[in-house]
Amino acid sequence: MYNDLRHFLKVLTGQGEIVQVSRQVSIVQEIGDICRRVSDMEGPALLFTNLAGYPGWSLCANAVGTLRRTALAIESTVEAMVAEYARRIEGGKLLPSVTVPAHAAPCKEVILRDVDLTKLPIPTWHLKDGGPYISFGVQISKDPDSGVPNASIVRQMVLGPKRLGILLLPGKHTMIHFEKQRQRGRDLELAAAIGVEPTVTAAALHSGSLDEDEFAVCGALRGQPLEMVRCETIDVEVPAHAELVIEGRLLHNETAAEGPFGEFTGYYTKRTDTNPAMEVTCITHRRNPIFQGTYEGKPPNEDNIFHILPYSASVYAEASRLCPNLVSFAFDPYGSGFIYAVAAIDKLYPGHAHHAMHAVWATQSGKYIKVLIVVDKDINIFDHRAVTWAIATRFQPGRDLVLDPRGIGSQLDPAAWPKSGIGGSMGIDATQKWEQEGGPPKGSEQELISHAASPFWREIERLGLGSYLGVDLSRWQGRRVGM
Ligand SMILES: Cc1cc2nc3c(=O)[nH]c(=O)nc-3n(C[C@H](O)[C@H](O)[C@H](O)COP(=O)(O)O)c2cc1C
Ligand SMILES: [Mn+2]
Repeated sequence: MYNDLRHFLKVLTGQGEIVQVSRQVSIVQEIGDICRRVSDMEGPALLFTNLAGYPGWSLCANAVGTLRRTALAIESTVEAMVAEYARRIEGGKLLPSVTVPAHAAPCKEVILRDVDLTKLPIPTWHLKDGGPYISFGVQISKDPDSGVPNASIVRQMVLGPKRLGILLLPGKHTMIHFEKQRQRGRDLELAAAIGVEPTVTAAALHSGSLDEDEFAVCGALRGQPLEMVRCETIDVEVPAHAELVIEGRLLHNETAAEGPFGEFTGYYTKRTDTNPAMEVTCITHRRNPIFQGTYEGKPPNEDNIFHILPYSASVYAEASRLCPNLVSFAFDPYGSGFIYAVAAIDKLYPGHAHHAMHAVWATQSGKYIKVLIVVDKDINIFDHRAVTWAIATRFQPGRDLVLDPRGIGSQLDPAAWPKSGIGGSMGIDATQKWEQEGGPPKGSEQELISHAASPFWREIERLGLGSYLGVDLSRWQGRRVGM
């Protein structure tokens, strides 16, 4: 369990997973460009400590930008993290937050009532972005009827010293809160917490119901309640250990511009002018604050990799109730979010792989999956080499392809029918077929392995292959594609 972002960064330091950049960099496109290149390498977390024009500030990006660091976010392993996330919150075993007084909240170390967003190191990430963007802010508001808080990650564009544009897609809980207030002629109080420990971010991406408190989800993930503190100018509570908090209101009687912005699909979304406008009322931050951002764009990148954990966990939990022996499930981190996924089953009956597909497509977060691959449990779903091998050797298009040419599609899928909400889905059953399923008699990969060299293998297992060969293989140990 991590106390705050600094604690997590310290753990990353201990594991050689972060690089501190003391060379001076510009927040205008230079950090974005560096992040793009480091993302392509699936490289380290980055802590920039010398931001041109912003003395005293640091900027962290790519903190959870690989599967390995994503697993570290909940102190698990890549293979186990999805099921582990689901297990910690299953059956609504949530742990509500606790409120601490302002003097015990590091996010209040500096309180700025004279607000000026241009004094914060908010990067302009891509060439054609409409302005600087807060890309990893946790947006917090309360349901005007029930008082239940909501957390989500929603991007915000700087429009002026006190003004932000915000992209709230229909159906998002913050949007529902805002609509309720707007209809009553009232503003929605909203705070953005920036620079938080990774379970807060993971919980903000949790796809739950409107009455589910994401901070209680966070508590369950951490195994300890999250400490929260009341804002200065609005009746909203925020994580007490956040690096930076921006307080304000979404105005009921104004709209604002948002975009263009380089999206997680690798394409720009256009500027729109009908989004809510946020008026900022107060800024508080820690001493020596760390601004946290994430680079959005074509995979691989942090946004596409990290969010698969909470999204996959919700599909895994829901589909497991519909279909037995679902061993693992994950959205593919290179598949631009919700579009491409792999599941593994421990086959119980003929047709089980098809059952698993329909169970996954029946879930709330799995309904947009366009390409769904089902493999046997001997395949590590995060290892593309193994998945490719399974498709190559266990799948026949004429027998094992499930095709729904027209169905629900996401507006965010760049290949979908324009603006129709119509898409399609394809399932690839790459499990070994039983004879009843028209497959060849069951063979086994194990049968290929000769045990002639067993004494040597035992020796190698005892010493590790590196010591046995007298070379340093530690860099390659346990390494797989995508890790
Ligand atoms: C980096 C990042 C940026 C995101 N930006 C937005 C956004 O601008 N607008 C939006 O509606 N959802 C955005 N999302 C998705 C929401 O955070 C996600 O759907 C969340 O679960 C919504 O919370 P809710 O269920 O409480 O509404 C983003 C996700 C990530 C990881
Ligand atoms: Mn919610």
